[in-house]
Amino acid sequence: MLKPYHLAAGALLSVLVSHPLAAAEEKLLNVFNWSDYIASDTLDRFTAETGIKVNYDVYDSNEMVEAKLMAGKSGYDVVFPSAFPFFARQIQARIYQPLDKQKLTNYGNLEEGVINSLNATDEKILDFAVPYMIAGTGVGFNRGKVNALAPGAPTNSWDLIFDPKWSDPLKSCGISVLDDSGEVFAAALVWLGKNPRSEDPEDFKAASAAIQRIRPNLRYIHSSSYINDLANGDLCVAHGYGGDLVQARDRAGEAKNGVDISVYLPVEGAQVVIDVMGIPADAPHPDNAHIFIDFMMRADVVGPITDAVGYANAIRGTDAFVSEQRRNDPVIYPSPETRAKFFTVPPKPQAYIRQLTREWTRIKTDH
Ligand code: N2P
Repeated sequence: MLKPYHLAAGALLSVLVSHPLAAAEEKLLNVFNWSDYIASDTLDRFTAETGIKVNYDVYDSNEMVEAKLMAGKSGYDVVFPSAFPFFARQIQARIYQPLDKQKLTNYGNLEEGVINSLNATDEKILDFAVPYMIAGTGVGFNRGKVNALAPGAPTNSWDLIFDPKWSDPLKSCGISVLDDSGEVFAAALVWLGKNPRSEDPEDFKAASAAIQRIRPNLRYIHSSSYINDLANGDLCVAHGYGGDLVQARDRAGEAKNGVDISVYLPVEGAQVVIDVMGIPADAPHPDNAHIFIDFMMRADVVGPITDAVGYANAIRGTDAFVSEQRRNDPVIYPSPETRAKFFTVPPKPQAYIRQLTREWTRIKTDH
């Protein structure tokens, strides 16, 4: 049997071998993630297993992460941007460090389909990121209020938001859209029957006009408030990220407040995004970041997160950790027909982004 000093010597030796020169990192990790995008016990489990404490901040838009990382010295070790178009264009700005795959022992757990989607473009996303969750964008609505104010409204379509025939009468009970210009323009384009990836100036004008037409009907433009507002009955139609809408439906159900929220991915097509985990180039704790990303590739870690937040994950074998109710939810695991209509939006040229940002600011402030 080994005596205690043998153990100590062995541990010391392994530290020296794995870090011949560098001092071991302090046991700290700074994470910046989307709000409502993790289970309540995930971080405690990570700390209990690794001894690494986590500072955890949240955001609700890709632009916030981009602004922080572009400014530099954000202090963050792991961030969760959407692969397209954000992460793909951020790689070109060299704000991430390549991943050391040797340190990612659970890499084989990644779903092949997700890997293929990320590999389908030239940006080499997988050199810098590991996929986390997959989110379709859709609509959540208050069934009682919509039935009362807009009887016969097509509760499977973008019409509910963009067609004034339905949007005008629903104005009084509150409509919101995401503060996400790419999402709103893509939804308007697909509602108009156009290609949501279009950069044609005429299509852009038409989408902008469609959004401006219903702008007076919007109670607000925000990317996370709608969860509680829908659940409390303070909002009756929300354009939102699929899992967040599922959480609104859950919260209304738990509150037993008579609010009945339904969620759908519109028949015309819904944008789907893969959110990824990446390590900023100037991260203070890159080793801990790798340990965290590796932890987040385990089925027993990510399955319960899917259960908690209502988003499908990118890891194989999580079914055993996801409730049947979640597994049968077509918002989280959509039918082949819905998936066939999914679209992604690739990175756009700078000139287009500038025009979009300008137009979006005008739409937001002009009401
Ligand atoms: C989590 C929202 C994540 C989906 N609240 C947007 N990428």
